[in-house]
Amino acid sequence: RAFEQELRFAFENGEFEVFYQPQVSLSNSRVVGAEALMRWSHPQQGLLSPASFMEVLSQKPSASAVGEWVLRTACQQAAKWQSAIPGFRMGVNLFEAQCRSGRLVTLVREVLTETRLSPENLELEIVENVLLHNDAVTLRMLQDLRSLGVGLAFDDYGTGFAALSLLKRYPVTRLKIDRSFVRDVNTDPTDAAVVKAIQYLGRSFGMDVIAEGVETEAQLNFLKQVGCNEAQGYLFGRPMTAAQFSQLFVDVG
Ligand code: G
Ligand code: G
Ligand code: MN
Ligand code: NA
Repeated sequence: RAFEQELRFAFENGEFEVFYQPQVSLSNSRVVGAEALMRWSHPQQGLLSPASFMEVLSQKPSASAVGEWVLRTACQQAAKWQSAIPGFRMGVNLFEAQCRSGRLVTLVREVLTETRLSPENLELEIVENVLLHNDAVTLRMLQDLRSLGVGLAFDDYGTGFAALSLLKRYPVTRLKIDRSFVRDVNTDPTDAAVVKAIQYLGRSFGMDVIAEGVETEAQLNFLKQVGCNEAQGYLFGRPMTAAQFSQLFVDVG
């Protein structure tokens, strides 16, 4: 209760920030996009990852307001970067509450209009919990989002239970291989097999695949070998401020 209020105050007080982590094409090593990742710049504790407050926040009505703010902020930023890097794509994580609110499609349409971001340059990241509901309302919402032209990424892919049948039903355009499978991909044959299987699955369904949590050249080489198109991870860049991202990846020359 107290923590919930602290979170709401922090948000209203402008203590939340959006960081950006580069996403890289494996065919030409170019930065092709970014994932927007929220941070709480806590006055005493410094920069906090949402991992430390996501559970509390995601249960609360304010999750929708925070999610809306992240979406708008990230789209404003992406609209600038898309003029410097044609086709630059922005990935934005959705809270479950946003997906259930019944106004997500309207919100996304409004934000695209307002920021003039090309719909194909926005990718919404959805976790399995949302897709698991497997109801007509969820299906319709995802179809409506696709009709706007935005991409739909299945986040943390492979960690859940019903991942396969969900793919058949929903208009997902990208799989994000969870970083837990990437970590030991060079030493654990099981993880290697999972990564290959997800890659194969993505290709069979006509979806793009991005690997998360890439930290080493050896992991990168494995991913290239199996034909993965894109990667994201500390090897290419940590989540950083928009200013840092611009300086490193956009304002080059
Ligand atoms: O950035 P980091 O790896 O610390 O993020 C921890 C978790 O919080 C990840 O699962 C990430 O998807 C999630 N997360 C980060 N930013 C956002 C956000 O803006 N909205 C939602 N819904 N989740 C986020
Ligand atoms: O669940 P989601 O994929 O949205 O979470 C992204 C999270 O992964 C962020 O919190 C981000 O900080 C973290 N992350 C991104 N790249 C790496 C990496 O190379 N290694 C590790 N351990 N974490 C990473
Ligand atoms: Mn994500
Ligand atoms: Na993930």
